Amino acid sequence: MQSYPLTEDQIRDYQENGFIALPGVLTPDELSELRAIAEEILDTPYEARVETSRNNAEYEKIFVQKVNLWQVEERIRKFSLHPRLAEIARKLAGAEHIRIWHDHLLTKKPGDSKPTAWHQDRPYWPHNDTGQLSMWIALQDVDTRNGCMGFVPGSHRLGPLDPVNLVNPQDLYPHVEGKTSEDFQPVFVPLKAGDCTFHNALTFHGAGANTTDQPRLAFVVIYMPDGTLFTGSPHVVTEGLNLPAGEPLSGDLFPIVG
Ligand SMILES: O=C(O)CCC(=O)C(=O)O
Repeated sequence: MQSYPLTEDQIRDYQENGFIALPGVLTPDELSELRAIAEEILDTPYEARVETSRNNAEYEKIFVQKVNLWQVEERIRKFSLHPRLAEIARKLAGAEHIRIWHDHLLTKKPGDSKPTAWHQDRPYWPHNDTGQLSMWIALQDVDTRNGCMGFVPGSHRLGPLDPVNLVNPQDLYPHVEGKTSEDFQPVFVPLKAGDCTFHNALTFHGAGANTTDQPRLAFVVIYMPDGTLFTGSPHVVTEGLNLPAGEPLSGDLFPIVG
């Protein structure tokens, strides 16, 4: 495997700001392959545990979400479990080993598109600990016109807040004691196709609406440090698995990838 040339400065930047943009994490061939699969998947029906946004028209204005594709699409598997990408995640997280929590394809369709409200990811997840991180790969060029991601630098140090309802979002900022939205300056991150961002699961992040006439396709893999414990709270990824609360998320459904 050819490693990505991640520098110590980039690792420090990620740890300081809670996010980082990394150019060219996919080769041109990988990008064309993943994009073609993603376009096909967009119109492929799956069971409800994969098609988590189906039958929720308001949610689908924010994005159409297909979760844990690596478990149902052989052609996606190699990207979700990709050792080069997982190695970047492990180094950024400073973890000895990391596992996949889940992947998802997030598509902002053109038309009546809504922004992704400012939120943290970690409050949605049944995990006891922090250190999770998401890799968000742009499958076409993105900027503020079609819903590139924005991040609030350093916000990961504020700790977990209440989860935000993405369809009826409440303002995240007043949840931080003594702060208003004036205190937070988000940074929007345009990317070229095949570039990615990584963000810490506590970093405040969001995206604008897609105002173009083309879909905005993003492929996201979420990693967690080995040893992350399952709290037992409900979540679509763990539903029906009968996992014991208080035990580490492990095994074939949450394999070590780096
Ligand atoms: O793609 C988006 O609009 C938001 C993605 C997001 O919130 C995430 O990957 O955690």
